[in-house]
Amino acid sequence: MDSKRRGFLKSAAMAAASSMVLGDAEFSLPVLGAADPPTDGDELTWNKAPCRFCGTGCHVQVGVHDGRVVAVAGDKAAEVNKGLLCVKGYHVGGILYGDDRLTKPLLRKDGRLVEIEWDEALDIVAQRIMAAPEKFAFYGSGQWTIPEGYAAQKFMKGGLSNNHIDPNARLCMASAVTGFLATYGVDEPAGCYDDLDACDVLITWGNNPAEMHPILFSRVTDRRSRGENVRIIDISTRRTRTTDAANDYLEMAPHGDVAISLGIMNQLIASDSYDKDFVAKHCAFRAPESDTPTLQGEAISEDEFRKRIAAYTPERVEELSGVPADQIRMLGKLFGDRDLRITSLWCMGMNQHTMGTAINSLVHGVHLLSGHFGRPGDAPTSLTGQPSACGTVREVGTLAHALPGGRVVANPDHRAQCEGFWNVPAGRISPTPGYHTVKMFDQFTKSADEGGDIDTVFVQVTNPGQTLPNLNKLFNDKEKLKDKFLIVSEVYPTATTQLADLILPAALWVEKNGIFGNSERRTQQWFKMVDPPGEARDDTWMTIAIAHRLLELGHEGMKDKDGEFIFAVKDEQGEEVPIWEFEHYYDVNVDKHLFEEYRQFTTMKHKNLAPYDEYVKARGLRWPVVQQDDGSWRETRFRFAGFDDPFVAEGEEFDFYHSSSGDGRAQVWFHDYQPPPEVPDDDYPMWLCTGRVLEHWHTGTMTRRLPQLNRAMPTGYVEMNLQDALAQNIRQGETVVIESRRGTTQLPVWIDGRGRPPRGTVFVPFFDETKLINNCTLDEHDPFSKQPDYKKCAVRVRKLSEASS
Ligand SMILES: Nc1nc2c(c(=O)[nH]1)N[C@H]1C(S)=C(S)[C@@H](COP(=O)(O)OP(=O)(O)OC[C@H]3O[C@@H](n4cnc5c(=O)[nH]c(N)nc54)[C@H](O)[C@@H]3O)O[C@H]1N2
Ligand SMILES: Nc1nc2c(c(=O)[nH]1)N[C@H]1C(S)=C(S)[C@@H](COP(=O)(O)OP(=O)(O)OC[C@H]3O[C@@H](n4cnc5c(=O)[nH]c(N)nc54)[C@H](O)[C@@H]3O)O[C@H]1N2
Ligand code: SF4
Ligand SMILES: [Mo]
Repeated sequence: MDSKRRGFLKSAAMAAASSMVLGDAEFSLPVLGAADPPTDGDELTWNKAPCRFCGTGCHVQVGVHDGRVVAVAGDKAAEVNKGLLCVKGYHVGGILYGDDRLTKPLLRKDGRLVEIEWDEALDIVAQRIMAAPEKFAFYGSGQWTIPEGYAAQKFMKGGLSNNHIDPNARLCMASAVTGFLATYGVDEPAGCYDDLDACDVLITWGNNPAEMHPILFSRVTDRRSRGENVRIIDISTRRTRTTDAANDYLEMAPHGDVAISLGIMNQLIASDSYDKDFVAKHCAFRAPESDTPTLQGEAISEDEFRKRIAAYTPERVEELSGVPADQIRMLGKLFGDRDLRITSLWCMGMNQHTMGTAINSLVHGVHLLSGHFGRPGDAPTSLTGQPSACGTVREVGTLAHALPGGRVVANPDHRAQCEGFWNVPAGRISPTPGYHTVKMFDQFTKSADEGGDIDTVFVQVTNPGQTLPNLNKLFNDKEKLKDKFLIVSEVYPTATTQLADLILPAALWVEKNGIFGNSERRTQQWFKMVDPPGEARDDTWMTIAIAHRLLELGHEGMKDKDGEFIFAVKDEQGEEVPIWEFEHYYDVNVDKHLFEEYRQFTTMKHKNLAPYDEYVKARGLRWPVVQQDDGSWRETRFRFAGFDDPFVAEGEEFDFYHSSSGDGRAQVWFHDYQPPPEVPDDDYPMWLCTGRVLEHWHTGTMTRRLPQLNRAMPTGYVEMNLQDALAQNIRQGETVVIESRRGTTQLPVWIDGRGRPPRGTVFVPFFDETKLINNCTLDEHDPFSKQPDYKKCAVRVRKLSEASS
């Protein structure tokens, strides 16, 4: 491996030890550079799996000995990471072995959690649902495997006729989805990671890939270390490790991204340097309707677009964003240069935004208008955070309004198609979208008298008690409402299990079969390698077992048109395998069965997937995957581009074949700048931004149980600017109180630490469950995506000694 690249990873991976030994096993492997494909020895069996953590989707090789995961190595055969891993990846095996894994179902009786048998647990869930199926909601995850999400989706929409299913990805990817739909009429990026190998300029729009997608980011820094010239421009509200690697740092005010993108388009038009040919052939212009704006918007002429964009001069953009006018001109010039290849990356800064749909559309628009689209290295690329936010949520459609294969519940034809695939009676799927996440928990934590019409929530693979915004409004009230019932499938005790009425112990990662879909449309499969501890079981199994219990109780929805169980799996003799009994769950490969059923949906929006067995052989394949004349399966790197996309007709340069204007064109949107929903004032004078750090995964439930990572980043903190700290006489490490209109929390101060916020702003990561920053955050959300804004609200910071009680 290139020694400089290794150096980068080393420094990025503050916590990496020189070898990794899991638990009390005796094996140790080199951590950095562990890239040679391991071979099975007498003692170790190796198998591939995607990393459990981020949407980058690196592959690891997992070494198993005596029924335990004892070693993890980077997978050299994987295109995404070529043998490299970040510090979380190298330690991923250890997440299975925290001391306090949940191993038995637990029921709350008189305030105490007592162990019960699975049989009783399933009965309780089934009885709760039978009593009021329409008051039941399923809260899932972008960390669900594809079969887990598909089973939950079918159970709810195809079984219970209930659309109250939504995932944590609502808090994460929803605005990216609406941005894609508004622009291309179909979700998910056109480009892929290969763009990072080909771009001349990389722009990060308020994301911090050096910490959040470290291996992906190292693809670019690696090119530099080989002497290639890649210019990195970091547009952000605070300095981060990504800024450290950037050539230019443009510091913007919160929401400044909207003004900046408008400013770039203004410059492209004003200097007449936009790509007239590309626009004339492949684009149309669009804006929100003036009365009731919809995601569809209305067509506007190019002249109208020019007129509106004229208002966003560099000087006006400077006022709105804080970025100097000459820097806006610099960006305009850059995009005006067709000889360069420009890739944009973004993530939560643009999605957790009350103008999330708008800013996603605008950045796509910058690329379309300038023609920086569809050549390797020229791409507007929205990154996903979770390992299967794309695969499970966006593709399987586990959202309250969606169905698999890009279908939506509100469309009668789509419902009929899905009912057909599921072989369920016509009319089974309800036409009314269910509650999105914020609404679901609002309804759950309101009493029935106040109209709270959700009384039971089943949570799988997510930790809403720590990650929902405005916890005092959306979660904590559950404690007072005795008739509400919270079921949580988990691997460890969490902030959510603290209020759970029933806890179901879950199998984790390679303790079960799985399939994830990463940020670049890559579908990745793995097999179960070790048994889960105690009575922990697969999430898919839980869903199927609950469905079967309902069938036994006589719920008609659990049968298809022919009277068969909706999850029936037959063996070769045509006998139904009792997969609802855990002893028989692995008699067949349920994942494969569900995947093959789901695969039928994927051709409807040109997101074709290959058969399961193709993924067994590969380190993931990027959809659309189509079969060639010789029978082999071919993946697609660049969508909509004639040279690579199998669905663009021979000889065509581009075709946006799901165009919302129905003419093969992508939409270039105009949106006016709007200010954030809450801004600092005399009472709450500081901006609060929240987010993440390299070492921890979200709520820290897994990474805080890894001593190496926990030692490297042991506590939550608030980043402060030195001048702000001096002005308030706050010292390094001192505990302060952060207060917003919604709640408070206490945190130690880190002045000009790893991230350096400008004056008047603070940043808090949300991994520490003892210091819940979501007591303070805002549940205000984008009107189309319903995704809340965790990136900006107004707070005050006070010394502990001065804070009034
Ligand atoms: N180590 C680690 N990696 C992870 C995760 C993890 O928990 N730990 N989680 C994964 C997941 S699910 C996700 S979603 C990603 C998140 O990945 P990122 O989005 O890269 O990270 P965050 O820390 O959430 O975002 C913080 C940044 O938001 C920016 N921001 C604030 N306000 C604005 C604004 O108005 N506009 C714009 N454009 N930017 C703004 C700030 O510049 C700030 O640095 O990370 C993934 N990767
Ligand atoms: N303040 C603030 N809040 C945020 C964000 C932010 O930027 N700022 N970002 C939002 C975003 S983008 C995201 S993606 C969410 C993430 O929010 P969450 O999904 O709530 O956070 P995680 O810690 O990933 O929760 C996953 C849980 O599943 C458990 N688990 C792991 N594997 C399994 C399994 O196989 N089965 C089961 N049943 N459980 C399992 C883990 O122990 C963990 O508790 O947070 C959101 N909240
Ligand atoms: S970059 Fe993401 S997928 Fe890759 S090893 Fe790190 S956490 Fe895992
Ligand atoms: Mo996320």
